[in-house]
Amino acid sequence: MATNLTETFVHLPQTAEEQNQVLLNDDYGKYYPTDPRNLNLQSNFGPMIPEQIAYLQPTAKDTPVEIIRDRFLRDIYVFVKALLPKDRVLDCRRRYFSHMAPSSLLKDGSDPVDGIFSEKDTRKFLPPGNLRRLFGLQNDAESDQYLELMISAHEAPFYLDFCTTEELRPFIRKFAGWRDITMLQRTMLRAFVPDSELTPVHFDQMYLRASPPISLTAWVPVGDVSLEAGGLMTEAEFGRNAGDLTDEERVSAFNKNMNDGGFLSRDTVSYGKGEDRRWLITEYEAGDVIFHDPFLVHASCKNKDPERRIRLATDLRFVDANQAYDQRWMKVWRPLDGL
Ligand SMILES: O=C(O)CCC(=O)C(=O)O
Ligand SMILES: [Fe+2]
Repeated sequence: MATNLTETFVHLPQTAEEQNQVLLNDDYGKYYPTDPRNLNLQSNFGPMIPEQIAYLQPTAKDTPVEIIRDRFLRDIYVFVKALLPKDRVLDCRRRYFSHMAPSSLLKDGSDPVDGIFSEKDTRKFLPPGNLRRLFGLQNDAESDQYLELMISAHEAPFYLDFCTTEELRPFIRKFAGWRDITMLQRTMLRAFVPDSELTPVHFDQMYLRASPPISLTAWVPVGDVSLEAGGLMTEAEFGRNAGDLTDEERVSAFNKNMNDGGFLSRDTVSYGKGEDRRWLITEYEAGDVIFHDPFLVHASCKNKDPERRIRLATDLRFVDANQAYDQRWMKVWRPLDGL
């Protein structure tokens, strides 16, 4: 049985058409929008250190599959531009924020698709799990309603429909070489309001504990995410992933994660210290997707979007339907469901 994701990849012979593909609009290795010193990047404990910041490199969706795989083997992620139809992503964003509107998340009179924050106490809008237990508001009707609505969004028709977006599947089939793919039903849809807690440092396998580490995560931003809005940021020390953690770090990660919401650290600055460590950031446009290995260490910056837009994203995980995978993940996520 495969012991890591890339071992499950099947090499399919290239078609003549694929062999003749040329690289168009591919900025891999060239993306450098600005000196990180020009950006307002914030951690939970003050500014990020510009020297720790570099950029995630984009891949054009029609890049030959061999090149995409090489990049994935080296980087542990591939950041695919414009894979999904923009309209479909924005439709999900609009409907999510319409669904959430009764919780006072949005600025009065704003268009739901913009997702402009109401500027209420950010602690009302923490995701369920450890962060909410530690920092959430108690006995607050709006906060309780937020929780209820964000949980029910995971089963709302607009979201389930979004998860079936066709364009993801042929890409994964080609990239991984899997003949049949299954999306794990346990998915997460998360909104991060400006100035609230960031996504702590983690790797997804921590949440899929005791499962074979053979799922491919698709992190899908639901809407544009500006450079300062704290989209997914990944830890890169060439080829570094959680497989390289010390035994002590691994044990500690698993211990902390006996309940949902465990993580490696809330302190992205101190975690990023170390000679070769860098945090890779980028801006995202609706339709972009990052595919990553379950051992990729990642986090986010605080959302400092200049327009006060809420960052919305979903995590979808895929497996080869013809290999054994953990059936515990074939049910809809519920906070504190013990999984
Ligand atoms: O949307 C985010 O900030 C990241 C969420 C994430 O990485 C996860 O749920 O595994
Ligand atoms: Fe993650």
